[in-house]
Amino acid sequence: MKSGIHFLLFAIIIAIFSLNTATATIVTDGLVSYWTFDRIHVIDETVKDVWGDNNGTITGNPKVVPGHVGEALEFDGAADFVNLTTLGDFGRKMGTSTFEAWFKTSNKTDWMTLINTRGAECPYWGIQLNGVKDREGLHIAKETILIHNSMTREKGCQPYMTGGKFNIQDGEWHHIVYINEYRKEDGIGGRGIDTVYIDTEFRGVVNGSRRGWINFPFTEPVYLGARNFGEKSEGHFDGMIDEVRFYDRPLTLKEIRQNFESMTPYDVEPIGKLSTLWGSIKNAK
Ligand SMILES: [Ca+2]
Ligand SMILES: [Ca+2]
Repeated sequence: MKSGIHFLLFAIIIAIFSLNTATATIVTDGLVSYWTFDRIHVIDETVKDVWGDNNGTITGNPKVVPGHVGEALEFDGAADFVNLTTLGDFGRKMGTSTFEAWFKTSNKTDWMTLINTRGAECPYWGIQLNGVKDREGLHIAKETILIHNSMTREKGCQPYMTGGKFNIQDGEWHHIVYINEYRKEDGIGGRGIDTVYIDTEFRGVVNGSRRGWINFPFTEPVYLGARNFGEKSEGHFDGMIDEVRFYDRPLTLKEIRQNFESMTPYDVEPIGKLSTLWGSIKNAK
């Protein structure tokens, strides 16, 4: 009888571990903000930050539609975006971080912004599709995805870019992770390493000295789906965006894969499932 119970326990434990592998939940270590865009987290013009305190505000008329995980926001390319705020204390001290999102678009021609951390003023960074706008004007680069990062130093704005043509404007869901890693050196500057992963594949890196550069504090609101140029927004996104997260540290490839595989909407994670099962085992005896 006793060995029977042991076998039962063993079987249940194996089942629990298999279940967790099948529905990998997201990494929460270092998670700062998480906007699910699920229907229950979009209330009028407010999109709830389910992890932190940075509730976003909708401008225009994006729609809540079936997404990659639960629901997503669909942007029509005309005046739609979400203001994610300045991200509070995180925005003020941000230097090393991870941005993550799912997106879906089939627009290969119009300049579109996935995210932009600060209008047109240095310092800022943003992720642009089909082109990028900087102080010299709009550069159209069809079917591309570009990370545009500009930082301030004594002689003014210093922009750099990474990215390329990845064939991802194909009407399917794609996962992007942008890691901005800033390692301080001697207290006066540091080394910046920017890494991009698309659908868990390594897609490029910029690694260089940023001695004497001022890294972004976000003193202006971070825009999702558009770029903030003073009083007006430009480069509006045409497509869907889902499961947007910021972390205060670089995610490892293993963690990127875990988030990529997670299909569990935030509110239905099996919290307390283990204790419930243990409770019923005890009762059965
Ligand atoms: Ca969602
Ligand atoms: Ca619109």
